[in-house]
Amino acid sequence: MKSIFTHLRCTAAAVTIGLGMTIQAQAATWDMPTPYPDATFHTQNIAQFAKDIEDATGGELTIKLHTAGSLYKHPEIKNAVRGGQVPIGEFFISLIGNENPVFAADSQPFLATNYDDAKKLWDAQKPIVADLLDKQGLMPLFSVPWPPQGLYTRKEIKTVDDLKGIKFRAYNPTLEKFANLIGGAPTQVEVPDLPQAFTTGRVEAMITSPSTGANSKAWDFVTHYTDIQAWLPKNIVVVNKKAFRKLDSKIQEAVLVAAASAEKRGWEMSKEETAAKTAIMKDNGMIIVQPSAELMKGLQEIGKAMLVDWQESAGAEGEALLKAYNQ
Ligand code: PCA
Repeated sequence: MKSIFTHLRCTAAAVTIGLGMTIQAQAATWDMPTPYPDATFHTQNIAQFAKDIEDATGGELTIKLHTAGSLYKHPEIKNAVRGGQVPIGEFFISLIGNENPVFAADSQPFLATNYDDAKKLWDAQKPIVADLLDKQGLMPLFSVPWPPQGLYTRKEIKTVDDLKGIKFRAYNPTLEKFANLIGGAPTQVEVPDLPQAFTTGRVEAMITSPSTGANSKAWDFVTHYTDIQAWLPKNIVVVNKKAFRKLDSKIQEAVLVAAASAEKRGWEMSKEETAAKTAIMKDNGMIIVQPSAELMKGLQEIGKAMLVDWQESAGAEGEALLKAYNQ
């Protein structure tokens, strides 16, 4: 197994301090795997985060991005950071919803469907997520939501029945369950593999943001986008605690300051994406549909049943989360 040190390419810069004593200030490079392509606003936000750290530390800490699952595939990123193969990484929080339902709170259909509620949900979820990750030697740095999730299909969808039998692309266990409950057949596909999954017929429909729809040129393989605003799932950037502790305190501070700015900037970028990327899909010939009341009612009923199941499986932690959210 590769250790974290193989990823810390140290260039020793000799620094001379008083009395002619010499210490080694080591400039480090941190490899950072991320799951999504470069044009994704999350990736661009992380590139700015990396630049902020490099600027603030005068190059003493450089973060080298490995995007689109190029260093570690998305499902491996969390454990790569946990195991110390890399010191830092990004992943989709709800991807690990099977580890603990709290990680999947932001993907519960119709629980939080706008930015204000998503923020409230994150405030309620954050301390529990931080605690769970802490037990794995990880520390969250920041988390940013995707725009509200909509429905991409090859025909107009007026009711839940119209979705029966469709091969659905899923990106986490919650969406897999949702797709099953609406009568579809789900398959897990990562964003970089989306166009191929559609063109080869592995999948025929998906639920994702206008960001991912526009960036993967959804108009090449589907015709309709129905704006169901089902939930706002989040990405999270985590650091290996041991690696973080090894940093000089001034550098630790620079990382935390850059992380706080990245979270704030990321939420704003996300809000701007929604309209901008929906417009791009429209310009490329996609039919943008407002959902029928009947479709929404059907989907929301499934959401309600899923929330009851979620509460049962999430126990006391889930109860505390919902209580904080509903306050
Ligand atoms: N895009 C990512 C996660 C949610 C989103 O909007 C995806 O489709 O996998």
